[in-house]
Amino acid sequence: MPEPSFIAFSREVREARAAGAPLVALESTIITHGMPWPQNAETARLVESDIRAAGATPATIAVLDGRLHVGLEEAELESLARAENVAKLSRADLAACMAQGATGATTVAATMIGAHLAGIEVFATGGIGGVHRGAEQSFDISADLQELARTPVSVIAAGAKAILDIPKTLEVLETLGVPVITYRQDEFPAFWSRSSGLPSPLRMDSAAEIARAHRMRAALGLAGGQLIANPIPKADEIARKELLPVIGAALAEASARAISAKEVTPFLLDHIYHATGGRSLKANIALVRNNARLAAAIAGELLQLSSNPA
Ligand code: PSU
Ligand code: MN
Repeated sequence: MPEPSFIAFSREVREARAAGAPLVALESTIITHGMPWPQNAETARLVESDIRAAGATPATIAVLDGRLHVGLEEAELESLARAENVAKLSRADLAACMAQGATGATTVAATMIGAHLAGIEVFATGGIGGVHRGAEQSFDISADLQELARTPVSVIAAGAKAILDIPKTLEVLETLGVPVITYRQDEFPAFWSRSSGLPSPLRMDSAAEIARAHRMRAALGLAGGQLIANPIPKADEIARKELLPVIGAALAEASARAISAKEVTPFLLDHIYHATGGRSLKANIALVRNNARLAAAIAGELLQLSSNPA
């Protein structure tokens, strides 16, 4: 397959593509904006090795000096993790950043675009962006939701954070026609907690079923991907009733300081990290690793379906 000069594959991803091996995409905003140094680099490496251990190849996506990298070499990952003031790229910013020869980290939306360009159908992350609380005033609704409606990638996340308005996030996903499938429980999970108090629109109990649903959407000519909500493991969760006051305080602080737009999510995450004495970060690392393992299993099942179509 000829590849455009604006895409750069890592050695490992190039080999996996040549061998037809399963690939799992990973985002880079979680590295630059979602976690502090050095845990960001450590987590990125752990998640990559979890995917390898589960039989797939990791492809961390980022824009480096104007090229869309699909898979990062160790030194590239390290320098991105150490960098400060890296741009946060969503659908709206991706092409501009590349045209300017700049460097940026990809959000869920931009990572889905990169994954799809590279023929990768499965992407593991922590949490997706969604409808922010107070969106009726601010109109702050993440472009991640629109992307799920148009780009055919299954995104494995631990649900949506309670820093968002979860009922409105689920409403918008329904309006956009995005399947929201919770893995092995009836309730939609809320990132650090297994519980959100809201039922999940759909539930599936195996990676094979999720892979079949992914293929069925394509067969029906339906655009877009799937949101797979994978609850954080019980041993790692922080109970909802413990988190709600912390989230309330973080939101109040953000509003007092007039934090807006792209800064909102990183600000809240950092506030909650300090308020929980670092426990939120520990939970975050555990849930991303858990999502990586499920994503690798789904990528394996998709490959099976391609070689033995039903
Ligand atoms: N949620 C997290 N960690 C993150 C993000 C969300 O727990 O790092 C990042 C993801 O990259 C997501 C983005 O796509 O924030 C959403 O930002 P916005 O709300 O500005 O679209
Ligand atoms: Mn936003």
